[in-house]
Amino acid sequence: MDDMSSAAITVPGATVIVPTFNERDNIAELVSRVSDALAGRDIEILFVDDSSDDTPQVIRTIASDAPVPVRVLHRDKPEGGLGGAVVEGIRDARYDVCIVMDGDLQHPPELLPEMIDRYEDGDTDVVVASRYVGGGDSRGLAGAVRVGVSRGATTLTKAMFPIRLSGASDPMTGFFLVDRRAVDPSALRPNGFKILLEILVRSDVRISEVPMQFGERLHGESKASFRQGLAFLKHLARLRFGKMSLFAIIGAVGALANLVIMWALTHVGMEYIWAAIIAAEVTIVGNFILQERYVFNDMRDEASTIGVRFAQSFTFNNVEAALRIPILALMVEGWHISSILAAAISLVVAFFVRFLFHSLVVYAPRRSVRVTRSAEERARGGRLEAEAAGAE
Ligand SMILES: Nc1nc2c(ncn2[C@@H]2O[C@H](COP(=O)(O)OP(=O)(O)O)[C@@H](O)[C@H]2O)c(=O)[nH]1
Ligand SMILES: [Mg+2]
Repeated sequence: MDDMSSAAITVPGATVIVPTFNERDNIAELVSRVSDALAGRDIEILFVDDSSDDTPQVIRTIASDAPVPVRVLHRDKPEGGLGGAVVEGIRDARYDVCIVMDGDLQHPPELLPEMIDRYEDGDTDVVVASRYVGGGDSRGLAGAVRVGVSRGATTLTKAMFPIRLSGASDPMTGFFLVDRRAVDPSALRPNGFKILLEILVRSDVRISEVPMQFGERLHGESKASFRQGLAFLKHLARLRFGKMSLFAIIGAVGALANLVIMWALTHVGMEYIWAAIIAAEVTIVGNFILQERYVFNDMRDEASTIGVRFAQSFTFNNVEAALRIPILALMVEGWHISSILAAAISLVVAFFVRFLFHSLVVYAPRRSVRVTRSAEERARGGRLEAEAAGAE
């Protein structure tokens, strides 16, 4: 990754990177409009393709008599989905100035010259084509729901990075120019989701914007989905707070499940102590599965075996619950706090203790790993810690 810029040709020019997934019917018009818009400039179009249809063949056919160089990089193993594709494009680009745009013509190629001109003013590393500045709009987003979701996600994201994103009204767009020499290579993660957001948050880049009209998709279907939305929230949480926020989210879901189960059981007439015990056990197992999968997934390989991890986690949570229940009883019986409120208070306190125990004990690296890693870590100047602590 470090030799990225030395591999590049240093004449001014730009690579237009287009991630594609089953966009066969849009390629011809895209290539023709991009070529027209950038006629007379030194450019190439690089498709990074994860299609399951014949999009790559279509691209190759069109490339053979296109007025500009057109390349396709088909990935048999589409790691990291859309974000991964963009990262590969940026690494593989012939020029340092990379412009990323969608392949469905929702991003008007006619805006490309303006973006390059803005970059050539020389005071900016990233030019964002924004749906949200004067003259821009997002009417092409199918339906009010998607407009709402998109706006909401943008607002949430900006609220989480108020300083870094102060100059970016549309940090989630897929239409932007970036001079990759200005980007911290670690900002280009192969599994990055919203790659522009990664770049803006993890690198110290100068941002400028041009307004854009977000159009309608020309042919084919959108790949945006509810699952991608969830993946985005997860990604955002990780980018901002690291592990603790994910652990907190899972803890909160678990706590909610705990309360719901307890409410349901007491509702059908079960003694609240028994209801609390059953709710606690169900939640403990559920949380373990979720934290293995989502919170500590990158630490599992270096930690002890899953059996040991489960035993430690299960024991800790049961000791905690065993302590919590007499305290709960004291709060309810002695202080006359409602059983639900008492359970909620005890769950919040328990959360912090639980997070510390899991990150420091359950998922601690095995001794052998620890020795090699500490040597590596010294060499890298404790970069791991900085990353674990969050991005900004
Ligand atoms: N290479 C690659 N491209 C993708 C993938 N998912 C979506 N795309 C492309 O990314 C662009 C935006 O996707 P689209 O489905 O239009 O999302 P929407 O505009 O948010 O509805 C299009 O050019 C898609 O073909 C993927 O997994 N891999
Ligand atoms: Mg689209």
